Amino acid sequence: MTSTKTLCPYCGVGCGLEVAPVSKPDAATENYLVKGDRAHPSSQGMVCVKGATIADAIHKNRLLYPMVRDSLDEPFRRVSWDEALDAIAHRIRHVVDTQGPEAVCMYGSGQLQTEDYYTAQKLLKGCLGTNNFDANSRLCMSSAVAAYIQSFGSDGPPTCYDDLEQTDCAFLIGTNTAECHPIVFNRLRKYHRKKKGKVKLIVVDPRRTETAKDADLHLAIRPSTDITLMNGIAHILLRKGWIDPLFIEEATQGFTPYAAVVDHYPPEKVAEVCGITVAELEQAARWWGRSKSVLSLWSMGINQSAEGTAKARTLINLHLMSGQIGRPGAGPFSLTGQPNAMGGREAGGLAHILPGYRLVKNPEHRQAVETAWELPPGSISPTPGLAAWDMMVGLEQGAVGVFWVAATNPAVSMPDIERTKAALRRSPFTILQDAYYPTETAEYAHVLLPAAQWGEKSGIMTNSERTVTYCPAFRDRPGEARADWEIFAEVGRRLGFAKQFACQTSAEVYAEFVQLTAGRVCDMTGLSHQRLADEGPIQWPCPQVETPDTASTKHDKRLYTDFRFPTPNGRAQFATFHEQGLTEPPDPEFPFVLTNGRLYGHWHTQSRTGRIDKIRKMHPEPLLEMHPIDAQHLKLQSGDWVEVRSRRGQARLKVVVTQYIRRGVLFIPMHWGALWADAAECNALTHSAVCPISLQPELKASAVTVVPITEEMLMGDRTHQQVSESLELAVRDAVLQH
Ligand SMILES: Nc1nc2c(c(=O)[nH]1)N[C@H]1C(S)=C(S)[C@@H](COP(=O)(O)OP(=O)(O)OC[C@H]3O[C@@H](n4cnc5c(=O)[nH]c(N)nc54)[C@H](O)[C@@H]3O)O[C@H]1N2
Ligand SMILES: Nc1nc2c(c(=O)[nH]1)N[C@H]1C(S)=C(S)[C@@H](COP(=O)(O)OP(=O)(O)OC[C@H]3O[C@@H](n4cnc5c(=O)[nH]c(N)nc54)[C@H](O)[C@@H]3O)O[C@H]1N2
Ligand code: SF4
Ligand SMILES: [Mo]
Repeated sequence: MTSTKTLCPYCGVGCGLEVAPVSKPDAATENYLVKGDRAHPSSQGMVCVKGATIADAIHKNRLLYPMVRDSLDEPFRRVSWDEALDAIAHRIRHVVDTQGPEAVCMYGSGQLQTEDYYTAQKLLKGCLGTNNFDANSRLCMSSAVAAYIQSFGSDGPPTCYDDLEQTDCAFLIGTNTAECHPIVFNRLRKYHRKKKGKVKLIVVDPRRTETAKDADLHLAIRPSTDITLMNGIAHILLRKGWIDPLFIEEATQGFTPYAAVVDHYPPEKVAEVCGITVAELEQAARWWGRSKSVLSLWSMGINQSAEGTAKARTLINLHLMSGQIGRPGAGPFSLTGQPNAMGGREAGGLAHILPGYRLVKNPEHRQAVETAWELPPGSISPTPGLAAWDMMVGLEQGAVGVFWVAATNPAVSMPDIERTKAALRRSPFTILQDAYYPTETAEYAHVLLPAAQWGEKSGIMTNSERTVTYCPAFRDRPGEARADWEIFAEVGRRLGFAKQFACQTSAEVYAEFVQLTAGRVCDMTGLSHQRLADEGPIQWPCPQVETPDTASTKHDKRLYTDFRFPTPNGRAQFATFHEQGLTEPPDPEFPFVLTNGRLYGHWHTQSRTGRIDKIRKMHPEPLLEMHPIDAQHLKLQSGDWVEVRSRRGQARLKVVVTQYIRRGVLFIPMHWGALWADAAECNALTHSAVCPISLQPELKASAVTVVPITEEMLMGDRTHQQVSESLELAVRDAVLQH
């Protein structure tokens, strides 16, 4: 049987997959063989457990029909698409008329395809005139986006995966690449081992992660002391003269004030603040300073912070002062979390941006988009819309009349989950567009729209290294599921925008979108569904090609190879930041810093991976990691149950005592929402303070305390088995209602 080449729909590594039906395709029992696509340039045939098992969940517990209810305490009833779409259009019109367009919000996701994202931007930002489209990328990549824009003049990671095999020194900070971007790490690890000591691997993480275990140097810093660490490295680079004066002179701006800031970070002080030794700090600086090429990788340990943008810019500073960019094996590389968060950025999928890496605040940018969308001048609001957390605050204050959620599960993944749930409960009208049912957010929805997911719609995704892959449909859509972009377009037409939503196929939507990238850093005018289907994945920039000959001309895989940056004067900008410290530092009442993150097998809120036996067996239950000395003080052993409490909520977890975490720091995986475990929600504990520049929440650090659980408290607990039974019951109920 023929196989389909596509992209893994989980992480931003973006591995190529080949999917072949094993048995006769039949929506209920179908069976696919999934393997790595050897021809995919990013992954070269490799896959991790998530990609390999993806087919095991695509047919389970799907949301099949549109469902509605008037209030949250009623059961859902099945309705036709016409009925659901009319109700939505009617509601939007009413809210726009009575409260204004700013009362309409859409909260999307890096798991939408580019066509979905683009169509949603047109609907909200163009036709309705509100920039209230934000995505879960706000919780994920927005600090990296802000840092790139401020330091380089544009978003866009300047590096590529080949750099993993060309660098002399890899500096991994705030990233557990081995578990979260496994195939990127495989490529780096293989090369690092092959080079036997000639290539250095530095990992900065308060935990000794799977990633850190491979490092030549692991800096287990105190949480959120990254700026101090990096300014300390800069201090040594300057003192030793391990800098690139020519690059600084010709390609940058703002070095003098930066050098003045760095002057305040002598090694002894830095080592003390970070909780490492001077020798470790000097070793890191020496490897950075003495290596021909330095590649840094970062993700949530940097971005998810009230100083997220400052941290990412401080990392970029190191590259600028040492001229480590625009060359093979060199550059700052933010690893994108979700499979198409990159495509979302290209399509303008955050509340302050527009398609083609444009900014809402820029009048010329707005005008270019309005013209392309055939809308009157002034249609796009000059004010950035509400960012993810501000939407929760808007709901709390009764300022939101329509809350439309697509491809994300905020009732698990937002910070301060009790406050989030209370805000969701206040929503007068929530639409949830998801592929699965139930998810935790369904409990807060008035309308459920069944989404066709990966493999059931044809569309485009861009991975971390700017490689664009066409993902064709290979199976029938279950029930009445529809592609997200089709749903947005249909609502647009019902609101009177027939001309704006005339596209009939996703190929047409993509063709329209790429025109808006012409002449931009992310120029993709040379790409189309057809070309990507014929030629396979292609990296951008990829401007329009006139002839087939020029189509095959090799382009540069890196950005800024001429050391010119898309700022007004062509120079990259140094940033000057001192560390501000944690929003919620530990104190006698809440003496631990709780951090959190991901495990190798699970994906976020488990809507897919929780339904895959192999992965459930790998990670059967949520756990709390604690250092042996902390455990001793609390008289705890591995396997004991505790309640972790913060100022906002609590979670009950089993303790794992491990040397692999700093004293005073605790770790909880983020994957167990209310459907998958009893009272183990990580975000019950987190707070909602955000980075003032990127508006990204500080999910990675909250102050907590730990209380051993008594027999009495345990009585109320359900076992994991009972929890999964209750999930199955919920699913059966849902099916019965159909
Ligand atoms: N298996 C798996 N892979 C995934 C995902 C998944 O759900 N499961 N999700 C994808 C998505 S959307 C994303 S965003 C990425 C996230 O990928 P990562 O960012 O690698 O994942 P996290 O586990 O959230 O956090 C990374 C590390 O930050 C560390 N950290 C915490 N605080 C600090 C600090 O103050 N300083 C430093 N230097 N480090 C700190 C944590 O200990 C943790 O090891 O993963 C993607 N890949
Ligand atoms: N404490 C803590 N919280 C975090 C984080 C953390 O590190 N710590 N990380 C944050 C980050 S980086 C992220 S990215 C978020 C992730 O958080 P979420 O986005 O809430 O997590 P997912 O489980 O990936 O939810 C995606 C949903 O989209 C649905 N879906 C899949 N494909 C499609 C499709 O094609 N169309 C539609 N309509 N639906 C689809 C899935 O069924 C699933 O329910 O969590 C954030 N929250
Ligand atoms: S590394 Fe990421 S993209 Fe590759 S198979 Fe695993 S989850 Fe999928
Ligand atoms: Mo993410």
